[in-house]
Amino acid sequence: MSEAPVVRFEVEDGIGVITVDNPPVNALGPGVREGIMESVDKGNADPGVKAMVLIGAGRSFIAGADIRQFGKPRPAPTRVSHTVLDESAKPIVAAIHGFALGGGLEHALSSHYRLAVPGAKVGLPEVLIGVLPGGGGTQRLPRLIGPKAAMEMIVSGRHMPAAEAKTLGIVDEIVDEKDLRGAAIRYAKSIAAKRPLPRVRDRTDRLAEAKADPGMFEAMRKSIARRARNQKAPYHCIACVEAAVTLPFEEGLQTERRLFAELENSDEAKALRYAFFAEREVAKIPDAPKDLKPPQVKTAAVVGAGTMGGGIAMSFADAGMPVKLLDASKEVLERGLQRIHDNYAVSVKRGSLSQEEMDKRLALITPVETYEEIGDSDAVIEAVFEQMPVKQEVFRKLDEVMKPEALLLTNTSALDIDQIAAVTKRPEMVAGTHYFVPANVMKLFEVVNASKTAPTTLAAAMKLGRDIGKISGYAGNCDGFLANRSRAPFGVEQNLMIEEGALPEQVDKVMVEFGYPVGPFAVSDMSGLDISYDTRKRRAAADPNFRKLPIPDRLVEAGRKGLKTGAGWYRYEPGNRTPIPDPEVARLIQEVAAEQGIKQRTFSDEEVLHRLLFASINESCKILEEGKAIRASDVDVMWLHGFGFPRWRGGLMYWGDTIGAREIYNQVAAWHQQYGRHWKPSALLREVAERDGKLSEIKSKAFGG
Ligand code: T1G
Repeated sequence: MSEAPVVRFEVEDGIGVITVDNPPVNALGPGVREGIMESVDKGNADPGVKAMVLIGAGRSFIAGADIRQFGKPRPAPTRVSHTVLDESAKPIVAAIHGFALGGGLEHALSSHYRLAVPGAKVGLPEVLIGVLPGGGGTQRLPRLIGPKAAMEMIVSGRHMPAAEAKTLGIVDEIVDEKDLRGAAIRYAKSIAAKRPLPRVRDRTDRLAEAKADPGMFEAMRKSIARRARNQKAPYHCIACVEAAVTLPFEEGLQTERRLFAELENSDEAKALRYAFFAEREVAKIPDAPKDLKPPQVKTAAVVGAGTMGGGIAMSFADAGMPVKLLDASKEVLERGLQRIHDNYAVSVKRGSLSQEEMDKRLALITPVETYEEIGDSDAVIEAVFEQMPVKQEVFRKLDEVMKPEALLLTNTSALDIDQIAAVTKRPEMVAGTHYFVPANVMKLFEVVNASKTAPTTLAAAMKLGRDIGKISGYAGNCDGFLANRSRAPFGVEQNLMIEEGALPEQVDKVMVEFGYPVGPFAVSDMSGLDISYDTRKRRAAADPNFRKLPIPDRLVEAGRKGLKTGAGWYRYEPGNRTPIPDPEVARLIQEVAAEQGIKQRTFSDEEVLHRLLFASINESCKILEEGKAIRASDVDVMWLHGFGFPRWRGGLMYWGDTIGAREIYNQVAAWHQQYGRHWKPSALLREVAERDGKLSEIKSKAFGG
């Protein structure tokens, strides 16, 4: 942190300008609140100052409290900055650009007027890190925009665009992007003499809304019940807004302070803070040359118009990037385009997309039938059938037609990228960019570094993911890369426990209670058991040691392919997606176990949970050991954004720390004795266990750990 003051106070034309300058996002770190309060004092004491402006330096207004300070002891403040702003004798105008989030928006709400540039975003996203707006936001926002709209904003934590904030009344005026400071000073002069000052805390007119609809709080609680399961913060947010309606302002503030204190050091908040910083860390590749300037990808192409290819093309169009979709078969291309069209139409029907936006995105997708037509694209992603010879044939063609600086990327989910790159004369331009299903929805973008991938290509692929709104994570080239490889043992244990006597409904109950929206067997039924059946058949043909899974094989061979056939691990009533336990499956499981000579037994819920997650923790340690991952928190980001791991638990490795590396190692070692080599403990897990270290803090030695 630079020694320059984090808050500056300058007087310009009779207006006191308070500038917060605490890069990178002007968070309310040490000295910022104090600096703001001292500046307001100076302004009020200076007869030459008629009004004040609060503004952020650099790319943003204030992005909230400094999250790194949470959980740390701090002296009880003698004065509170948002009250000092509120009670200022002279008017204060908040001038917003970039982000006004959390404590940042609360300082703006405590000011008397708010201006914003068109590109600004405002919000109270505290619930996303397991807390609530603790700077008066839950008491002031309902007074300004009404309790319903305020509750929606606070419980969702969403970032609201300036135009919508203006419509709602959060922002008084939208001003020109290029001259925010000037516009704010002019505005401050125009209102300097106006009295009384419009203090948000004094407003009550919008609170009447709740009198007309007293059931709104209970209705909100009901509406979030499914997604806020096991979490406290969303409910405390609702309670605070309710207090704004039922209590005088100061008492409402006390309720807010009390409930905030309850949440700040909760396990939920700590885990969500961990996830916040892990999602920032995952973007960084430690040994990348500092002066690396990855080329900007402005145009893309996708080879293969199947389900994956179509979703990938949508991910580019959704980010406003023109994309060419290539498929040699006219029929497949048309079917692919129709699928894209239908996907967008569903979003329009749901109201999450306007018809105009749909048309704009479709216009960005150009179907082509020849390789020559994609040669000028900055990046091409291959998404054809998951077979090596097929992929190699595509890369031979790409090597012929693509411009020299183009990124040659493959969406393979497991194949060896070195073998794919080897058929080109430019393996340094080849990398993996592994999407998750559905590609236009899932945020995870696994970037696979092959042995000849150039650092620039790697950096450009990581940046490409971020530019299209994905979370890019690094993985080394190995079977299943980071995400699928770390998840595979979970899948194996899932099936082995069934052979040993557990039932799908027990395993699913355990994982739903753990926090997953749906259990793994119900998920398999949704994606279709025949997909993984075909993969198993292919892999068994290529590798005699490949572990067969007789029970799911038997289900598919009995025509039980999942939801689409009305039966899989569960049975389904026609037109109903609710999984119903089926005694026929229990009978089939016992039959196969008997044939295999496997003695069946009962399982405790805890054993089910530990078998699934310890297996993946052990494998993740092996991946880190081999240098195929940079840090353990990357594993967690991939599980949060690739496999729906419950966010309020932080991630797989972070959850492992709630058990402890030593207990996990001891259990893995015991299962190794009992079940054999697939439970062979990772040496790194053993090392961390011996020093009682934290799994979530592991950094791979290959990356300086
Ligand atoms: N505190 C500390 N560091 C922060 C920070 C924060 N609030 N926000 C960002 N950073 C760091 C981040 O770790 C990264 O660091 C760098 O800034 C750039 O961030 C009392 C209790 C503003 C939308 O929840 O959502 O106020 O990795 O990569 O993609 O009621 O950052 O470079 O070292 O994310 O352009 C409420 C959190 C706090 C907003 C910008 N505020 N931040 O996104 O950049 S609680 C938030 C964001 C609160 C009060 C309460 C995003 C962003 P590094 P970035 P970005």
